[in-house]
Amino acid sequence: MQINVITLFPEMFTAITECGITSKAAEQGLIELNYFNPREFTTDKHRTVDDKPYGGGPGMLMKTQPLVAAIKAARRGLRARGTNLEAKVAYLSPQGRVLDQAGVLELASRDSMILVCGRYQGIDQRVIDQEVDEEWSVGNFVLSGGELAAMTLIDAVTRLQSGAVGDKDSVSQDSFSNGLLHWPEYTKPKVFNNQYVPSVLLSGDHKAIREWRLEQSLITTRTKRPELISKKGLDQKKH
Ligand code: 4G0
Repeated sequence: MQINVITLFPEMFTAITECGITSKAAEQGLIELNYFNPREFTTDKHRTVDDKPYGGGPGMLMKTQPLVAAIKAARRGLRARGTNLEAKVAYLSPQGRVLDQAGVLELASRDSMILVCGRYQGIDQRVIDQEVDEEWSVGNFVLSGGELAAMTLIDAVTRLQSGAVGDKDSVSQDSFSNGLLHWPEYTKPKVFNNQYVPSVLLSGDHKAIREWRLEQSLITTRTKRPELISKKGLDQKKH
């Protein structure tokens, strides 16, 4: 998957390109990241990337011209490479569709995307109307920029690229892949501060372990995130 990021801070993305599973995936070519920095598309001496909002008020917006030039360059780059011409431009913002594992699955199946990271108070509405195809949010809170939201999205879609996660069962057994939370896990020692590992996990009875884990998943989900159960319709007996 080719991921093109519009950002004033490409250095931030070393957090995913230099650490862990996402860095391995980048090395293996499962994801390819390209950056388009609006600052490189400025035309004034001071390389200005922010601008005042019409109507006044606190805060700044991203300057329109360098931002649009960067988005267009990303689109051109895609065309030149003959890759997916239909790469959607996705804007990370608190107003977007809230990302969940189903959304991650949708995004992970694409072969390219363009992610726009806003800074300050965001971007001019006309740039959204003209250049942005979809808006995504990683949760109902505000960040200082879209970069951490973009990295969150990239990390989540990367783990779904085939070969990115060592054991493919660990992806299919993730929380949310069946709409439920994960069961509790235990490792050594068998007794930790007087608490024992549940005996079924030491029994070697694989069917019993499977049943126990499903039951624990249901209990954990009902206790911590009951709304996930109603979403799945497991709370209603079907006749
Ligand atoms: C657009 C995404 C972008 C508008 C980006 C801020 C949170 C998320 C930004 C704003 C972001 C998220 C109106 C403050 C950059 N913060 N929840 N910050 N406003 O995905």
